[in-house]
Amino acid sequence: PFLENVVQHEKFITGTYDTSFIDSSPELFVFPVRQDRGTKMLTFIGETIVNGYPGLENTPKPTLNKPVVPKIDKKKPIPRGTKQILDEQGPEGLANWVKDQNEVLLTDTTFRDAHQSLLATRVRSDDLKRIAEPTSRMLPNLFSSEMWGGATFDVAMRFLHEDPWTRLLELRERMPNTLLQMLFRSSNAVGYKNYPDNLIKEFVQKSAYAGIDVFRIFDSLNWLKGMTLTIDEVRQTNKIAEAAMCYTGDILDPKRDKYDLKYYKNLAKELENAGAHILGIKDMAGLLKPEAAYQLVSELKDSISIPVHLHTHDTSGNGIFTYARAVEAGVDIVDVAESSMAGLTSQPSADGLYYALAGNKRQPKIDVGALQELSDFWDTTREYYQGFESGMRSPAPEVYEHEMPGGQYSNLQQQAKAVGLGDRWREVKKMYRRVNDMFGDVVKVTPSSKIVGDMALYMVQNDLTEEDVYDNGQNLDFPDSVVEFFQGYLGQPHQGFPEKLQKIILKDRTPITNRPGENLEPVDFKAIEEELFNTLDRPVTSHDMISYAMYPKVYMEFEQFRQSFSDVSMLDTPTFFYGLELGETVEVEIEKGKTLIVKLISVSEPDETGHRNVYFELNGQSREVVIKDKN
Ligand code: 3PY
Ligand code: ZN
Repeated sequence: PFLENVVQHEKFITGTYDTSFIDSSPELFVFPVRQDRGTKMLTFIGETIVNGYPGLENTPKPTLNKPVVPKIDKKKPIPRGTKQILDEQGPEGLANWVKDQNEVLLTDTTFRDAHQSLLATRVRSDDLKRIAEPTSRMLPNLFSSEMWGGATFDVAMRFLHEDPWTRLLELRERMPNTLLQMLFRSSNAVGYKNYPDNLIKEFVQKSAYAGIDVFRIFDSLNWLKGMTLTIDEVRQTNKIAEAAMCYTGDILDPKRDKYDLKYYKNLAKELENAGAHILGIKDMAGLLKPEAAYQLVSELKDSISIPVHLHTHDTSGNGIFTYARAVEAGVDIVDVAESSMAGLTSQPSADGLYYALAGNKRQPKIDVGALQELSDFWDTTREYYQGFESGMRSPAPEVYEHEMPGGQYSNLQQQAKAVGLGDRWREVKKMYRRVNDMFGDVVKVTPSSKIVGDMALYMVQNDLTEEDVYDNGQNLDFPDSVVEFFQGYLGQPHQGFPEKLQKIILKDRTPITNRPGENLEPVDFKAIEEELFNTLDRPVTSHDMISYAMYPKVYMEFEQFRQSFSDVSMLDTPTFFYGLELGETVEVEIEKGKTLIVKLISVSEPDETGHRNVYFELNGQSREVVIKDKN
């Protein structure tokens, strides 16, 4: 099939490509015997049965309940929602509509930040797809559903072996009335470093085209220069540019005057002037105390004319109180999650807020019965992901001390465990705050938060104190990410870098002070297209090219995986994570109308080379795959 694709390709026929490599590289045309999809899928299931899913290797398949998808009448027309308002009236029209609403509007983060913060971003498209249409029919009053961006892009390919673009397209199809929202790290897109300008623009264009309506754009240092290009590009797509300022510090503490009310007011004005349709307040760690929320929102409502959209995390347990005060101050939209996916490091609960605002004239207009049914679906589905729970059981007001973002907490904890610091987690948290102060009190959100985390781990691991760094830093080999940060490769922090520490960390390197994107060579999409075309057994799409440009290694591994094991996103989640039990049968719909029925018959003992034979029935026929036992 590959050869047919090549010789029939228009560019081959018209000679757009230099094909002389074909004569000089005959080995390119030696293909392994291709296996059919059924065998590939059985090989993946066999791997999972024998060796386990990474991270869940020694976890036996739990007894799982089947989530109940609420019944909907698909013959009824889908109710109108905010998506129709955007399509009919454009982004300014939508922003005006938002301001005209009396009640507070809701963004549902269940499909993105909630599981990024509670379940290490592991929720699979299969589960999202099951509940997407019921959600859009049952909650037509939502302002938006946040369902893409942040860590979902990377995790989808790296750990779930699925294509993030397919997720977007499939949810778009199922949620035609809801604004779909993504978290966009501006010049870092959905990655951890600055990317060339043309890649950022291409990403925005293609994701708008694929279905994103609201781009929440932030810069990990609140650096305006890192945001304007993205805001401009989103405006060109006629979608909504929600420019967000990351809330850090404490406006109620007169000693933390680096980020005071005036700082946020100025930044908000600048973002409005830069063309934002909506202002986001991104309280990624949940540091915005109730009274601070009241003061901040009141000040913003007085000084800017675009709607204000507030995002927080409930880590401290004070989230609903913060929202209630923000609602009093006139906030237009707040971020909530369905209750079984809410609380702790996730967003406050949607139903919780509804009840908390009983008797308040700004109580959200939302069907709590519907919310409850949808939440029941997630309550059961969440059991599939129990191996990825962070272990946090109760509110953690200590977040006001360490200031770690909700999405980072469980991640850094895992990183600490991986380098043998699991039992020194308390120290790591304390060090995280100390590093923040050493760095001059910085905004901590992906990717700047990762740098603070890397430095904290480095110091704890090497038993270094702050004094050691200042006195002996010349002889220390700091983590690459920290060096690059001080070189200015993520941009410039408010009030600049602390000079003394910068000299110690950079040694003889010179930092940059301009926008990093200006120094980067544009991505050569033509070359990427050619390279991928020569490697993949199928036509290359713009989505492939963007994924590759952003994550070359992760993307190629994802592609190789798919070549070996087929598209495993079609498996249900229990089978994907745990394989099958003896005698268990699953149905896998590999395309419309084509279903594989897979039954596990037996698994042999390992032979002398450590291989096991796994016997299945596939659509009633005996099949066998041989799997190397890695234990
Ligand atoms: C992300 O960038 O992924 C975040 O959620 C930051 O809060
Ligand atoms: Zn968040």
